[in-house]
Amino acid sequence: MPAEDTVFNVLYDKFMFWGILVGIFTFGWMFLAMLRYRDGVEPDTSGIDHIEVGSFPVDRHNTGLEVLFYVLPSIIVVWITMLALASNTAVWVIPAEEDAFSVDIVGKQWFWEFEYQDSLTWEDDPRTTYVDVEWNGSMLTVHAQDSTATNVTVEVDGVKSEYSIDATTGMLTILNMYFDRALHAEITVFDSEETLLHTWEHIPAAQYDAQGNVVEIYTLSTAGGEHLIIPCDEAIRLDMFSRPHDNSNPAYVGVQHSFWLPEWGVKEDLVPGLESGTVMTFKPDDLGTFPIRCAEYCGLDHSKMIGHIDIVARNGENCDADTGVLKIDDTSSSGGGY
Ligand SMILES: [Cu+2]
Repeated sequence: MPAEDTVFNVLYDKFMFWGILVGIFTFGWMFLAMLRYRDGVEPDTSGIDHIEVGSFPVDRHNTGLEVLFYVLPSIIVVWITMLALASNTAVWVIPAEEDAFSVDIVGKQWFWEFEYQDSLTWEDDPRTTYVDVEWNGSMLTVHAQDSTATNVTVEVDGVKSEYSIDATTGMLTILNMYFDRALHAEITVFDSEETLLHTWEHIPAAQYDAQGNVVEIYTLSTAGGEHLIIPCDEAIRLDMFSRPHDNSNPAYVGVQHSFWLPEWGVKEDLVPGLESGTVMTFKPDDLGTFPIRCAEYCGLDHSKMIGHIDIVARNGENCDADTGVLKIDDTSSSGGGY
């Protein structure tokens, strides 16, 4: 689960490690002192001329040990400060849009819109579904020899077509079906009981003209119950914008929202009027579906600004690479570890 790898969770573990270590030492020493110097136990006064209440027994002090009492905690404080700053570096180093998979997150009252700046073609792992979709040029093939799949639905730009898998070959081959990168396409494979076995999807990127104006934009919206779909093992850059749900009133600029992934412990504000937006960046390394919430009260239906983020594998890839850059170890200049 990505949450376990985020800087915040790793940082929590590291602070916990040092907290427990210091705790064992100080509480251990305290209980030792309580047992040794309790009422009824005569203190060992050999070598001490006098003991005066409130003053340090100067006759028998240990300079080395006393210096260590200052030096050791100072080293620990400096070390955990470095750990904390290393996590900041991991969060604040923002990849350029061309170096990352970019999606614009638009907050409206009261839903999220996801505008894809890069196209994404993804597929469920054929090793677990036993179904594999291949769509190259004009030929679409569904391999389902080892599964119970019977039906295939192909949806291109909202137009649905139904197909059956050949029972003898366990395959479906459709010729003269052209794959168009600019169109949204989704292929779903079912068994005879209509159970969804496998999903393949292509999400097109926003199209711009030479002047940088948006020509075509493909938007997924939580208002339609759709999930934000993100590939794993890649640097992800989410640019956040708050926009009015109604463009007819130019005086109305929208309200503040905050895009929150509670299970990952990350959130980022969406500020109305901030043209450049705010940025959240991360690199997921495990598949899964995780909740999205709004963490900034934004009006009547604030509580309905809920959604999901799906971490998927790109078509032909899997999420086996252990790349978690969110781990402090990978970004700390001090060599990582505790
Ligand atoms: Cu909100």
